[in-house]
Amino acid sequence: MNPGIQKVEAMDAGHFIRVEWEDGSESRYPCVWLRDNCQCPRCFLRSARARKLVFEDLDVNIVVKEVALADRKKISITWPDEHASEYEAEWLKKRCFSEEARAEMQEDLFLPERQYWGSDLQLPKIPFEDIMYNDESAYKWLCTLKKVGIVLLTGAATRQGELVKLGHRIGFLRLTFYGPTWQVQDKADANNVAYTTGKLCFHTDYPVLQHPPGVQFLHCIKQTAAGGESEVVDGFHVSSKLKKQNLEAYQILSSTAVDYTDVGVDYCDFAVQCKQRIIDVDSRGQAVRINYNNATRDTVFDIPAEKVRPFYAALKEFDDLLNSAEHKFTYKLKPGDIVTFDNWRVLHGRQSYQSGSEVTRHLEGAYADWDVVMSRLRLLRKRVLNRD
Ligand code: OGA
Ligand code: NM2
Ligand code: ZN
Ligand code: ZN
Repeated sequence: MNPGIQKVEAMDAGHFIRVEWEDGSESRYPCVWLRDNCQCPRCFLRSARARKLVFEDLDVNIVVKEVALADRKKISITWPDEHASEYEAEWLKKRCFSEEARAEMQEDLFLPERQYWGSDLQLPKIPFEDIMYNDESAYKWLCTLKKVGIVLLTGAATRQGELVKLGHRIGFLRLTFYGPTWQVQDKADANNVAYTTGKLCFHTDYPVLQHPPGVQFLHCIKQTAAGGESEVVDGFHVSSKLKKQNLEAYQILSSTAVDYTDVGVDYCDFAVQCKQRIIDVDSRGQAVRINYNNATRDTVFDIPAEKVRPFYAALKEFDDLLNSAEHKFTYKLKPGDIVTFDNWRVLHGRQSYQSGSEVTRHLEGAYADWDVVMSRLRLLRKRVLNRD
């Protein structure tokens, strides 16, 4: 169980509160933060679990007037204007400002753990029925999707509409210019290279959107006899390899803004333009999103001429690593399979197949945002593990 509080006192002329826990550890809380997060009905709207206190009313130099241990599970503070606040031990413990406590909370909220893979991938598989009707299976599905980046759902019906059901299971799908769901098949006057029988080299979908879809679903309704195999590669794993192998190439790809374009008609008419770094990194230099689709990379390229060839050389090195036998995993979708993957991390492709007068291969596709998927994961976790 969580420890109770042994002792509480003001420090630093009332700018900090120091809490001593029963297990001997201690936490320090800045008073401005405590005042800002007063949980009383005047400061906090319980029904929305949101702050009512307006920033204008917050004194950033506030100090405590009085602090007391109500019981071992609660502290109370009186502020200079006589406003009274109470904070529960468990609530405070979770919000401790120590580096370890913050790291633990962030892990709990965002599940940042990654399992890198290459050609040795053991493609995780779960029956579609299970994730639709069983919360534990659905939780397992989303945890694996987050950690590994790809999960195959098996045994779905071989008709359109299954992805709409999957969308309802998580919340809702992401609408794009290609429609709420979209049909990957050979089309006359294709408005996208995906809608041909041609080979698709490794790509992430839709880097032309400022916020590319986080998760992609591809449901195999019909599969061609020869060709049409799928390929996937772990973009974060390959990025880390590139960083070690050729730091300059990595720096070029993680700093150069590449122009993307997509113009046409589908769900409605569109003329989309965007600039994206092929390897998007966070403030610590860790890859957080791959934005790479060679088909929609614009002919317009907004960099000085002398930087162009070094950019191509860097991209060639990355592309070679993506395609190396060590890194890529090949498989063939069967009718009833739904591949679900992290479109910010996993690059996917397909081998070409024969065109003909009839449609021999048909996938239905859809997108979801990571916000929606992670939201469902947290709610399932709460229900499955019976906690909050
Ligand atoms: C796509 C795509 C893969 C396939 O439609 O973007 O990558 O197997 N399709 O057809
Ligand atoms: N489709 C498959 O970036 C892209 O053009 C991805 C999108 C047509 C919906 C392809
Ligand atoms: Zn209050
Ligand atoms: Zn694609």
